[in-house]
Amino acid sequence: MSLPAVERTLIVVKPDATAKGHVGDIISRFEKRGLKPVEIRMQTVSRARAEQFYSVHKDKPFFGDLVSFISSGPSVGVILEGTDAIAVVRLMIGSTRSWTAAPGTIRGDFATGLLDNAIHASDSKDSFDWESKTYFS
Ligand code: FUP
Repeated sequence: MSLPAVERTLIVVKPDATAKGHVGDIISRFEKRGLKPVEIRMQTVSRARAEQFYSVHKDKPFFGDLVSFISSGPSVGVILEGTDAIAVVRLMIGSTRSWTAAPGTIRGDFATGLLDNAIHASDSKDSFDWESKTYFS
């Protein structure tokens, strides 16, 4: 049996985890798992960029809070490359509602809330294409 394809995904260490000094620990988990960072950018995203980034959620009641939170301080975007990267990274970050995230997942170990859930990760090839273009443009 051949291995699943090598693919790319995007993670963003959110402002809560960046402020708490977890950037190195979080990127290190991916490297230990064999996922290679191929692009990294730290920035405080503008509201306009945040609205584009999260446009899939634009009709949700939490859209305004989401945009305010992601643009509230520095975040770190990393494009990771590896076997089955999108699914592997989603497993590693844990559930959106971080208080239910399993210990050992990034949210389970570093996150405290719903908006402040430490990390974003693309959930499909289409979201990776859109999100990486938006974060790195
Ligand atoms: P995830 O892909 O795990 O980050 O989760 P979603 O795409 O469902 O949600 C994106 C972000 O919206 C979450 F990180 C937190 C926020 N959110 C809320 O604030 N309220 C909700 O009910 C759902 C998500």
